[in-house]
Amino acid sequence: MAEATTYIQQSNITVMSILKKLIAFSVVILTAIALCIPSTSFAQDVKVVEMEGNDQLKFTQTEITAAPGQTITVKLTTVSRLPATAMAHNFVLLESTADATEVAQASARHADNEYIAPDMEDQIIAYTAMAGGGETVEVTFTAPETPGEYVYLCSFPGHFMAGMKGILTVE
Ligand SMILES: [Cu+2]
Repeated sequence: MAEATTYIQQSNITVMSILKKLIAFSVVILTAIALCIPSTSFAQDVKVVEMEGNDQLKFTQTEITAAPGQTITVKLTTVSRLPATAMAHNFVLLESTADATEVAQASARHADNEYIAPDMEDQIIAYTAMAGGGETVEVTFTAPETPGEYVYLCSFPGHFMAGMKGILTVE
């Protein structure tokens, strides 16, 4: 019995030492991979953000982070079985100085202009067309150079008030 116990203990020690070697090896490999990717190159690449707008009046992505001046493409897909006149979404990114409620309320009156108030365009950095159920719209723009938080919203009537918004953080 004593011999058997010793054997089990030894084999446990062997398994543990193999595991430790495997973990150490993984760390070395992961570090090597991380070192091969220059982090500065990310800031120059186009950042593609894909999100959905749904019947719960929410964007599936409510936070975007970007570097100053980074090129960003936002692709927004509306997931809904309702007609576009009843349910459509867009992505409207505002200047940091903009009054989001003011822009949303004014834009809600401009169904003829994709729900964008023409006299509010100086408060808007970028916006997409409206996407009805099953449709995808996109816009490519340059992130502001000034670090900070920039609100984006959906300007379909009532959606921003219901909480259809998010924050682009430039840092
Ligand atoms: Cu919406």
